[in-house]
Amino acid sequence: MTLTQTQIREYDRRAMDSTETATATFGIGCFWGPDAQFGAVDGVVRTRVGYAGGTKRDPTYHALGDHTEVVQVDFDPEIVPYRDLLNRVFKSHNPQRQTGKTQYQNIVLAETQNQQSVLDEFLTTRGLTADGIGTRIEQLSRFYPAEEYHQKYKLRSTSSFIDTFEAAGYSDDELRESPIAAKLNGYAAGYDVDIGETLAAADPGSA
Ligand code: MHO
Repeated sequence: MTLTQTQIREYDRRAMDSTETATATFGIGCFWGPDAQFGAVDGVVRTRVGYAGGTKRDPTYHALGDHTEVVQVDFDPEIVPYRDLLNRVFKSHNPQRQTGKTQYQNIVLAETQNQQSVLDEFLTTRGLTADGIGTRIEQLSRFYPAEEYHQKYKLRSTSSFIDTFEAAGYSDDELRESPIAAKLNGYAAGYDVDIGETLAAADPGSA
């Protein structure tokens, strides 16, 4: 896939505003993988990775304390409801088991009352209970974004993509919050992303 600076800027300019998306937070092991996996999902607009679930203030990768690696996805609930995201989360790990190391534990951090009730119903319909499974089910208190080199990890190691973002003048924060970066991170990791037409429309001259 060849990528132009205009495609990047136009795709992001047209993306749904962050005031209109909902946000889901969960951990299923090392956050690089789900950052790419969920970035590729239709209806997921932005992703970022970070630390949550613990009490240590201002954790860092090398001083994580009691936090867990999590991914946060901003999504359009009309395209991908929270329930669908939960379905993917629970397909991506075994809720009957838990990882010993807190850093990599499976955890779903509901943020709103609505997410909490969707989650309760999701578990109930599968004969599961929050207390009866290995997966931690908790309320999100605080999310700390991870260091920039962890954001869009797969995209960052794909020089043809990252060079174009740099040429387009994207800062680290802008790359982390970029809708097209979320898609390309998924693409670089080998997931199907459905953005060909949108990219062509974003820069008609490039086709
Ligand atoms: N074992 C992986 C973990 C990275 S993930 C951000 C590595 O260091 O390559 O925890």
